[in-house]
Amino acid sequence: MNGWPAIRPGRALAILAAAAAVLAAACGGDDTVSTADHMAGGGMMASQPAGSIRVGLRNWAVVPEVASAPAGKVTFWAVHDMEHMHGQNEGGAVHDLQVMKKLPSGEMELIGQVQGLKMGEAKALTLELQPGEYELSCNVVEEVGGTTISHYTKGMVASFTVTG
Ligand SMILES: [Cu+2]
Repeated sequence: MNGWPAIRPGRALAILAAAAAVLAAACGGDDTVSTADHMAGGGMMASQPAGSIRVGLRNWAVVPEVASAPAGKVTFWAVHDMEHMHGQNEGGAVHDLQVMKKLPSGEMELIGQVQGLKMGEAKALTLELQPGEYELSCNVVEEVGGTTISHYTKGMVASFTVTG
């Protein structure tokens, strides 16, 4: 237990990730989708694909830049926004984006998802969407300080309409 450095590895990594995100944003000339995918997987902020719909994920909201899209191929650009770094133990270190379609029965069907986005990370999700009512949500459930937190219940859900 003695002799460990004062800076915890987790905190140092978070600072590095934040710095990397700033650098990536500053030089956003890289426009190939394949590169963007690799970078997103590696934990860096990549460029938003042209024509995609930005969906901000934060404590505790899902914020799509538009509330509807025409049926067909739709690309969501899921971004874990860094607007809650002040929070120490509130949870929300990682968010998901689930795209759920409302069925006639009232049940929700999972159409596609991006999981495990850390602060500052972003990833594209391209889906073939039929007309209907959808929900964009984060279904992460985690335990923080002995309390179970459901991101969905906390407010991480937004309505989305696909027009015919
Ligand atoms: Cu979440």
